[in-house]
Amino acid sequence: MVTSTESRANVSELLTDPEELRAEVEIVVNSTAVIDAHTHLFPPEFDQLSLFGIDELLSYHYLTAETFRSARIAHEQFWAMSKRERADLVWQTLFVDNTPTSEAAQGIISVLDAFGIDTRAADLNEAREFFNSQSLPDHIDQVFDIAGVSGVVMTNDPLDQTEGQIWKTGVDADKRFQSSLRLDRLLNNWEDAIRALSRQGVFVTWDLHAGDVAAIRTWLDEWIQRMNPVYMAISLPANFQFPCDDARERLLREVVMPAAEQHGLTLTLMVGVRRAVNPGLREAGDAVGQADVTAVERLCAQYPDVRFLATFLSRENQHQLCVAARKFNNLMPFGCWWFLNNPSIVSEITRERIELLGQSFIPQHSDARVLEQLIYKWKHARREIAGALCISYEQLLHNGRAITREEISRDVNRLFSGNFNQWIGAV
Ligand code: FIX
Ligand code: ZN
Repeated sequence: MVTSTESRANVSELLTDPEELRAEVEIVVNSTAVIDAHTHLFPPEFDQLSLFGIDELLSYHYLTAETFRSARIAHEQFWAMSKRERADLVWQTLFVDNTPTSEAAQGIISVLDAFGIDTRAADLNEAREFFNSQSLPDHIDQVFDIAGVSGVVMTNDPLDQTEGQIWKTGVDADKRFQSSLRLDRLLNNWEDAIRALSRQGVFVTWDLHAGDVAAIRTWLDEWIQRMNPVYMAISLPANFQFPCDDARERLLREVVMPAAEQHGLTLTLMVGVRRAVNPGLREAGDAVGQADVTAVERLCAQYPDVRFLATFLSRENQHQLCVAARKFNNLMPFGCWWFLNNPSIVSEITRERIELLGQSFIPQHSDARVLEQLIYKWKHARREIAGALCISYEQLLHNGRAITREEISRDVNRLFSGNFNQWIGAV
């Protein structure tokens, strides 16, 4: 029974004016720290893998693809240029000869604006001077602060020779950079995996005999020990099926899922990528395909004790992913991945998720590859997440229930870090 005193106190805190409600949502969304569930960032301890600055920002493969649409240059000619020369061409093409209206180009503008750098400059002199003068540890602090990011999850590949060497030195990385163990090279091309495993002294055969399975599990346990990942992850093609009679499925069933169960590790599935559709674009050459969400449903059903994070690359898969998450409470949709990370689509997906899942989802990850991308990816995402929450809260008010600032804060904390921490077992 709510006493009159309690109800009076609640009444004074209730946000009954739509303008005031929207203002409070903006304040809470813009001031609540986020854990970035999937990035390709590395701290300075990973040497050349830790990317920052304007030449790296303009070398982002999203901008590479867009530059080829407006610059008259052959792939070979572009790749023969230095990174600095390519950055100059991208700037001239997308920011001087044309208006930077694409999301990836707008992102560069947001980053330069955050540091007070001329966004209409004819060249990159001022930007290069600024970024080259930064001390990376201080710069990381500043970028995390501006972006409102408390921590990021890296993408760590135990079969990558450069990265593997760094891990084997016993790297003691910045604790804001948590590791994830990426399984693409083990699971998505068995012939390549056999070669890569042999480089680490793990010799297996094409037929995947019992001894091979045991050797790969031992190898995986050693890397889980070394990396201490918050989850294991794999990107999967648009034609991914489960069950399926192939090496990937056997490795999933006989190695990865038992390891996830034993270590209590979440498995992150990123579904719907079609790799190297245009190899001449290199990292920019991947595309999207509509995938089969029922394959993920069957994984969730078969492994009810494993928690799954899932993101699909196709816009057409988003509604079905929400429905699948309503059926399986070990499935957590996350992020508006890659080609979906555009304001118009982030808004649509976030509204759909709120309507079908309440606050039981993770609205965004940045997929940042270059440090300063955190600034724009989270600025632009927060704008759309706040907009979707405002619409939902205003509908609630119209339907007869006002909310308080504390309730907005509770919801946003759950979306920005609570769901993730619960899913990786941090709470
Ligand atoms: O598989 C992935 O982690 C993808 O995010 C990348 O392959 C992709 O290049 C990317 O960075 C998209 O944002
Ligand atoms: Zn990624």
